[in-house]
Amino acid sequence: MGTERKPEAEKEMREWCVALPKVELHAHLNGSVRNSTLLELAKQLGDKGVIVFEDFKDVIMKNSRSLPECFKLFDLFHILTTDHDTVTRITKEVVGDFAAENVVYLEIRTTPKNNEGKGMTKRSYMNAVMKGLKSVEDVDVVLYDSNLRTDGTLNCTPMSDLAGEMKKKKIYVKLLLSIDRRETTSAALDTVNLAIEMKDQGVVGIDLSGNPAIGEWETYLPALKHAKELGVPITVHCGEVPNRKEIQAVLDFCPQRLGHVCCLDDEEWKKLKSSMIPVEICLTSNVMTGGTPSLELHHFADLYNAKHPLSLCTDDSGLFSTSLSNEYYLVASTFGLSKAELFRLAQGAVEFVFADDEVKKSLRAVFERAAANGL
Ligand code: 6MZ
Repeated sequence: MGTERKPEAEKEMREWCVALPKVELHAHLNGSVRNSTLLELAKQLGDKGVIVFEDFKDVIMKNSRSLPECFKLFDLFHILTTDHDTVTRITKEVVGDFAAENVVYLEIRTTPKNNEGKGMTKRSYMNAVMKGLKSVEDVDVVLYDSNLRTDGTLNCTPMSDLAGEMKKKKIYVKLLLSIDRRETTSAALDTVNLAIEMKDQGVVGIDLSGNPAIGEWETYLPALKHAKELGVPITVHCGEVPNRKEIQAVLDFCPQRLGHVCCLDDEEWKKLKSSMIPVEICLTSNVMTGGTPSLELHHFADLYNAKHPLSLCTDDSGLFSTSLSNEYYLVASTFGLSKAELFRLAQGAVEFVFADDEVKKSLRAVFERAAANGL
């Protein structure tokens, strides 16, 4: 399956994947933090005697990690990123990093956290995230519809100017609030209510994530139903482990999108394919955490050949040392997709964003323009 490329051809293809406008739909904020930032934060806390720096350094620099190790690592990351200023800083950096590789629309997801010791509430955590989004300097970040004039047209340079000609890059950023599987029903409901409260500030949906070995679907269901009743789009991490009962329940619930879908049995594959629910594909993440035996055997190929709606995503670009451009490159080098096919894959993801039709229209124009410019 893998296609051999000469070094120059590989370089050219990698550069093309960076130049391609891309839509990122599955990126966890704390999983996308740069290693250099984590090391710097660990060093500071080490100097203050709060943690032992060497212990953190070893886990941060480790390359491959199992799924349980990932969740241990997130607990460590959260020790480093729990104060408001750090949340603001990592948000700013993560958005800048995605924009730098020509991601034109980013749905960043994060778990609003209560942390009494730091005087943090779910709301104040999200305020720190918002502050980070507003403080990005080198990139134009389009956050919410205050950019719309009263007649509905954009009160800023149209997104169709994105495809490489402007000096300053421009990126639409929307937020998904994650429910962590460790949370109670009431905490999950708080997150949904916060999402509703922050609808005018760029929050466009709800995600269910966290360690798949923990928690019961029934715990989050009331909150997810509440979101559904109020028309808040939902995406669910599904089948990261072979939990038959939960996979069935998730497919029956019919969220707007699904993440991962690694461990489905034959019946569940059939059900997924007939549902046409778009899938957020996270190649590197699935290989590194063992959700799939290898890149070559990843279910991307099966779903792609079945013309199932798909979008390529990074999941945790910091944790897994990847980027969205690299995920596109991997699809080309592993499954032999042509540039035209990669372009259609990137363009197709526009239809699955949780943002409104105005944003979709602008994004469609970005891709039309990139095509017209011969990308
Ligand atoms: C499930 C994941 C995940 O929310 O603190 N998270 N949940 N599967 C995955 N695959 C590897 N990767 C990340 O970002 C970190 C949190 O996102 C979820 C976990 O709950 C993790 O603690 P935030 O910004």
